[in-house]
Amino acid sequence: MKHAGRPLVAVVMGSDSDRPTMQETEKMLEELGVPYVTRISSAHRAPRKTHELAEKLESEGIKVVVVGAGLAAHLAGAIASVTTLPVIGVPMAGGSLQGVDALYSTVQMPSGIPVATMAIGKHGAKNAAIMAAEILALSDPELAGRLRTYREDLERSVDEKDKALSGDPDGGITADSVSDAIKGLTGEGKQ
Ligand code: RP5
Repeated sequence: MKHAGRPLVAVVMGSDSDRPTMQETEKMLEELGVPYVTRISSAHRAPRKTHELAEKLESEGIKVVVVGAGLAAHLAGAIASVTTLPVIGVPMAGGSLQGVDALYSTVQMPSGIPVATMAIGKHGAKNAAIMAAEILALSDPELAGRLRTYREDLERSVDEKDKALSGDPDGGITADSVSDAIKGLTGEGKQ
């Protein structure tokens, strides 16, 4: 469910063709209860619109900007050049170079204007939402708690997959099982 309230994150993408990837960002922000707004602009096709949009972000209450773009992906850098808000870049997969072009274009910023660059494609888009939430959580203890719960659920899901695969209801590597294994090797606890 989209979180009500004044948007704290702006999700900006270069084209509607980026939306299927950037929906991973939107979904994750919703899961973490972070209000956001989504916009489309283009560093190359609409440079004036991009500049105006970037200029207004801070006064509109935005705290973090997530930017997805593909090919010669300059949108994140163009927005970062206008605002001092943290900008997280997501390089789109695809194109002739499978997203490596977008990765290099996003990550290789000259000193002075940083863009925090995520992985190519959907993994990066999802992580961008988590990174944005982590930044916001520095001054939001409730959000920090939701991030901790997310990590715990993630850890539990790995264990569940391991148990399902191994067919062993007690299987899976947990802190307890590692500690038991070490005790077995060292003989610790034996009389
Ligand atoms: C980039 O060009 C966009 O971010 C998109 O990834 C890519 C292709 O855009 P379309 O031709 O699909 O609009 O600016």
